[in-house]
Amino acid sequence: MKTRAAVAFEAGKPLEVVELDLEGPKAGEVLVEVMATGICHTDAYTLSGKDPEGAFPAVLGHEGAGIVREVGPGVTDVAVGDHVIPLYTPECRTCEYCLNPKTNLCQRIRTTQGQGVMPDGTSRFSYKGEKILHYMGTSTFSNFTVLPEISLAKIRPDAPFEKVCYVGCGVTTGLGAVMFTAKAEPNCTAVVFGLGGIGLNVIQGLKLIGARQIVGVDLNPGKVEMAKRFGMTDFVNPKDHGENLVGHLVELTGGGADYSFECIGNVNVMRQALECCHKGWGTSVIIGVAPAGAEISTRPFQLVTGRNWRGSAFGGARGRTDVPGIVDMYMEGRIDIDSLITDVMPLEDINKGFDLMHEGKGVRSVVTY
Ligand code: NAD
Ligand code: AHE
Ligand code: ZN
Repeated sequence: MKTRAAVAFEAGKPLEVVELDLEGPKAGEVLVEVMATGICHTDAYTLSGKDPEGAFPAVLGHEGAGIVREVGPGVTDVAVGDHVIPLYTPECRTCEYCLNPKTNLCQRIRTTQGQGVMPDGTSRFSYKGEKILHYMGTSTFSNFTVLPEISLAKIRPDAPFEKVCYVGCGVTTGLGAVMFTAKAEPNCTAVVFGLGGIGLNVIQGLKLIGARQIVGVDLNPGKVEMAKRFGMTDFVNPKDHGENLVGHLVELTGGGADYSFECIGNVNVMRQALECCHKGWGTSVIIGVAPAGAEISTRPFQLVTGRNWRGSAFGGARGRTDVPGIVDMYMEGRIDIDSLITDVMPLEDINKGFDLMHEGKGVRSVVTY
């Protein structure tokens, strides 16, 4: 079949909307009509050429929602007509990782997914006879996409696609980092670095679990109003504190934060995030994705004296199990997604969504098909 898609032909170049050829689903695979997709900073990171796994030409996009249109042989867990959210962290429920409650990082198809191909090693996308790669196992910047069955969370049919697509990455990553990775307790203090599409959902999660202090840190004062609306109690602009940012945050939180979250992808900030944590017990969670070759550093004494450094992918969520519940939270009015979707555009304008992100305007752009 044919599908309209925004293709990343080369690193650092705008996406091009073209008509691709798409092969139907093979055994264990599913054809999904993508109804809406968010644009996450990770898409921009890969497009920039800084992602060691970024291979081109590819169909990027990993924050989608859609409808199952066809299932391949042997598919049992979803059916034609089901509403689904594609999962870049699949959940096979049988691999060593899925069977270990300490991780959500299902490894069943991780190798081929990172190579931009389906589990059988081939791509379903092509353009003028040339292979086009998949991305993160999802490729939601295509109107139709093929995914393994284990990479789909079935969601309720009354959830609006143009809102719950955001659950496919940003919402789950932010809420999950608080609830599943940090397991933050009521009455805790926290510092959130980066008040973008991820950081605001971390704040939303902290408010939900009853944090008593939520400090937001961002270079862009334009982010303050939204962050306050979501529960930020104090704002700190690093530009106002120079070399003393960490000292200021430790003082502001009465000796250091119980939890901090790095939602930027900057290794210098990751160090600050660890070092503003409370001696003896503070935990810092790295969410941001740093470029290839970047490394984190700190004095080991920071860890010897009881601070903890953690990382979180997809908020520690197990997609098929946890995503339907997060969609329910939205549908029941317990979390706000609508305010965070600040721009909606057709596929033809997808590059404008990337421009808005780079200009620091809005929070999340969503493409509707
Ligand atoms: P975004 O562009 O919406 O937000 C980034 C924010 O950081 C912006 O508000 C920006 O002003 C701020 N910022 C930039 N540099 C700063 C600095 N030095 N100090 C303070 N603030 C600064 O991006 P996003 O979509 O929220 O993604 C954030 C990061 O999270 C990216 O690195 C993305 O790749 C990563 N991410 C990780 C996961 C995961 O599972 N681990 C999931 C989604 C996104
Ligand atoms: N390919 C990148 C890694 C990017 C990365 O860390 N991705 C996160 C999700 S970001 C979503 O916006 C993730 O899930 N990581 C776990 C994994 O297995 O990729 C690189 O730098 O190599
Ligand atoms: Zn993402």
